[in-house]
Amino acid sequence: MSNSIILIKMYQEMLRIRTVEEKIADKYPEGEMRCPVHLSIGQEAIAVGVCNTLKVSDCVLGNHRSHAHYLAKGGDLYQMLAEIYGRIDGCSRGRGGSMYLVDLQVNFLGSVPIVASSIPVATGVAWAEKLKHTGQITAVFFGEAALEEGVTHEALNFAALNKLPIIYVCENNLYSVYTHLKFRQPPRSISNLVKGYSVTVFTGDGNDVINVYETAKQAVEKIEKGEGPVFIELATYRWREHCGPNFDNNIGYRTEAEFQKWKKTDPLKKLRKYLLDQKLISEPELILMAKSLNINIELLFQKAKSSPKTGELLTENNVYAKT
Ligand SMILES: Cc1ncc(C[n+]2csc(CCOP(=O)(O)OP(=O)(O)O)c2C)c(N)n1
Repeated sequence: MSNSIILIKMYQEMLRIRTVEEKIADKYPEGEMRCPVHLSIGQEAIAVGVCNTLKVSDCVLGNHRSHAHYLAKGGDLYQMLAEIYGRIDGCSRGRGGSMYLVDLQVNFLGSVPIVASSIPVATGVAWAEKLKHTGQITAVFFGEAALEEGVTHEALNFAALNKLPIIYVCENNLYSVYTHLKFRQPPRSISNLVKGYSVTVFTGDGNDVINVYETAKQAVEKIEKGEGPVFIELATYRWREHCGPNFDNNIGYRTEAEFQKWKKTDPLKKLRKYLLDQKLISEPELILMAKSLNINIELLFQKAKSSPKTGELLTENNVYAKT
């Protein structure tokens, strides 16, 4: 794929994710989405940059904030929306909600709300692929708070020891709910800590999709040479509240000024400017792209909202151990 095609593709994917999540935020107060939603608005470049270096056969796992990971890997949008609306057509049959995304057609193996819990699972997947000699790579996305969980350290140790084909993607957005990193971890870099496990570490600008893509490409090349796991720490910032549709810069744990500073590094604006400056796309083409995405996404929201709800019977049918 030529450079300009991949850049336009990545822009379109980031815009699609942003449009979907802004619509979730707009419609959430209607009270029809009966699950918590963790939006990744502002962080889209990480999911899109990494997933564009992977093949469909490669596996991806996410966390509680995984709409972007799921969509960037090619997960079905209608099934994601139906899941959030609690409908039978949802990717988890409407029984999980926003944090339980899965699409096995594209090897998005799952997202899980317990912090760091998908890291050992992804490590196990990578181990299985290595034992089977499939050549497949696994990538797992998580926030920097995952470094405060024991399983992450066990997994990194195991992956290094066994030279597993896995990319650990750490989205460092500085906050775990309302608490800044400096109140949760000692003053040393996460990257230096991980280097101590003999894992290759790359760092990058998580709001620059070209930087993310190039960094992830280097990781894939290393893994393909059999050099073992790569940990990528990417700096970014979540724009909305930890969980829910609102902005929360007024409640005191972070400042409006800090948010505005990060907003200037909006990954979409950055790539949009680059595409226009390089004359890879024109303003009218960008407007058309946004309009057609908006129409298609709106139709899928309406379809999901009017599809059958998950009933009690279905819940009963999927209980494996009954008294
Ligand atoms: C083991 C565990 N502890 C606490 C929580 C509650 N919790 C949910 S999300 C979250 C913050 C996680 O921050 P981070 O992993 O950095 O991701 P971010 O939300 O910033 O994307 C916490 C503490 C949880 N889900 N699991």
